[in-house]
Amino acid sequence: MSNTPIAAVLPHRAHDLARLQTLARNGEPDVTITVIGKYNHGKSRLLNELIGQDVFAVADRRETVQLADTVQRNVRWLDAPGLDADVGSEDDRHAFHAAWLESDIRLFVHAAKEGELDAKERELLLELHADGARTQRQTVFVLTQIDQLADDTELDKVREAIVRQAPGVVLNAVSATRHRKGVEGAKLLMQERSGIPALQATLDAALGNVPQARAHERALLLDEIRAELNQFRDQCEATLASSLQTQLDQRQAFDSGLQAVIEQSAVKIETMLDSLGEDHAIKPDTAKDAYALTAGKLERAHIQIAYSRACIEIDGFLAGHGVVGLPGEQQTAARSLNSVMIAVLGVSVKFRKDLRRMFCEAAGRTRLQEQFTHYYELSADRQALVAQIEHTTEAIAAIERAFAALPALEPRT
Ligand SMILES: Nc1nc2c(ncn2[C@@H]2O[C@H](COP(=O)(O)OP(=O)(O)O)[C@@H](O)[C@H]2O)c(=O)[nH]1
Ligand SMILES: [Mg+2]
Repeated sequence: MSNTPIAAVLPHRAHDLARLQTLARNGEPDVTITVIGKYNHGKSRLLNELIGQDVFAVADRRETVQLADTVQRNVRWLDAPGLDADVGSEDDRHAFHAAWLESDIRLFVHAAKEGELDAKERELLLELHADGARTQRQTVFVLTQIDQLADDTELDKVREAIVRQAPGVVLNAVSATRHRKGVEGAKLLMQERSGIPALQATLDAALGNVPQARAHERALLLDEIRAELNQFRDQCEATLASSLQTQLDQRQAFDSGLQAVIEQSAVKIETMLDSLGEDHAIKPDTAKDAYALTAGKLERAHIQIAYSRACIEIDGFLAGHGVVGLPGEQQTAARSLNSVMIAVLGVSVKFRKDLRRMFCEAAGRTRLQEQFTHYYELSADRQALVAQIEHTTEAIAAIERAFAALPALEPRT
């Protein structure tokens, strides 16, 4: 369906989209009248009287379980099941479908002998009226089976009770049996008194309003959906812009901060190395030196301390930026080796030339900068930010696809 890209972005609009699909459907007739109400209140029989043919099944039991329709006088008449089926049942779904997705005019049917509306009927009627105020779809209240009441006083009592429940409601009182007798016996007065001709006149007027009501409903739904898409796109674009800015700001702070830490360490190491005289570290110890403090051992200790200090400073800086370990796929079984420091700098440094190469030469410092930045970008927070940016970018693409699907629902001009 062409509205799928829109439903993907605005799932809560599924019903409105389905309704728009109905409104966009080309073909004759383009008006649907449906009945809505409880079982056995005379819905099917009312439709038969209005059409003038016994098209729909009439019964004392639950007859209409599927939707049934017929086209007469350029109108699609839709018979729906009763509403007092178990909540959430198949019947209820059909009735819902008919009332909310298919119909332009709803005949709200209530049998006079039942007296006032029950809670479910009342709630539904108010919902239909509220929907009418929004979409201009019309609901016509039909009080059926009035021949079942003793007299007009009874009828007035029922009318008053219902108007109290739904102030302002206009009741069309009818009797299908009376109408049928009147037609079969060619008794005009009886036909008149059945209320069916008056209801037909009401329906004709309602039918006249349908084209304008449809245009209104279609424009309303499209405007609301377009506005929602626009708002959603604005939100996503603002989120994306701010995430990209955060990504850039964080990276700049990291780059300059790291550079400063490496440079400080380089200065300290250089100062330390310059203060050392002859290079003893390269002189291997002999067996007799095993327990003695040799110049070589002392020098290696100096170098190791300078190196450790640099490590601690860089490590502290990295931790402050969320770089707390190697990414999962790079980790080894030996947990102590899973540090970014070891991955970049190695386990230990014994010789002056190693330290000089790492910290005191530009190429060494560049390598450190690059390597640490690499691990910074792989850290959890940075990766989460990347994922969030991808997610928002995809959301914007989905919104664009939804916009592209809108014209299929718009009226052809
Ligand atoms: N006395 C009387 N019975 C009616 C009238 N309309 C329908 N009925 C009867 O009420 C029962 C249910 O009618 P039906 O149209 O099948 O009701 P639905 O379930 O709402 O479609 C049937 O036995 C009908 O003959 C009416 O105007 N007067
Ligand atoms: Mg029926």
